[in-house]
Amino acid sequence: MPDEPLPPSPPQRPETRPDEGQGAVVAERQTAKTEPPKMYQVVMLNDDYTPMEFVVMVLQEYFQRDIETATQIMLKIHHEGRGVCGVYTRDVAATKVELVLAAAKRSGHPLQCTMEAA
Ligand code: TYC
Repeated sequence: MPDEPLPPSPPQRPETRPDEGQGAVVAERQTAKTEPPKMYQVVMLNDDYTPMEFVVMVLQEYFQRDIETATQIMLKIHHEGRGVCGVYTRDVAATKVELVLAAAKRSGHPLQCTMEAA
């Protein structure tokens, strides 16, 4: 019995390399362009009433300063009118200002602090 003829073969795609006009999406490598965040100084102001010990405690508690550094910063503020407690991103600086003002208010001291672009 003679062989039956083969069924017609399905149409063949032309031989192609992947990703060439076949609908594949290839992410292009981007050069890194992330800017570093803006930084803000938390600045403490001198006044005539807040006890030195309270300022030193605040610098230790909220700015992670050891007692020697905290005392130096406090004395600088006392003598020069203002001093930098630390430099942080915007939200961290704003939170520290709030915490310091709240602590001062709770304790009945007029201590002021603010933030400014570094
Ligand atoms: N001048 C205050 C005093 O003599 C001490 C002080 C230091 C107050 C720093 C505020 O940010 C300050 N008791």
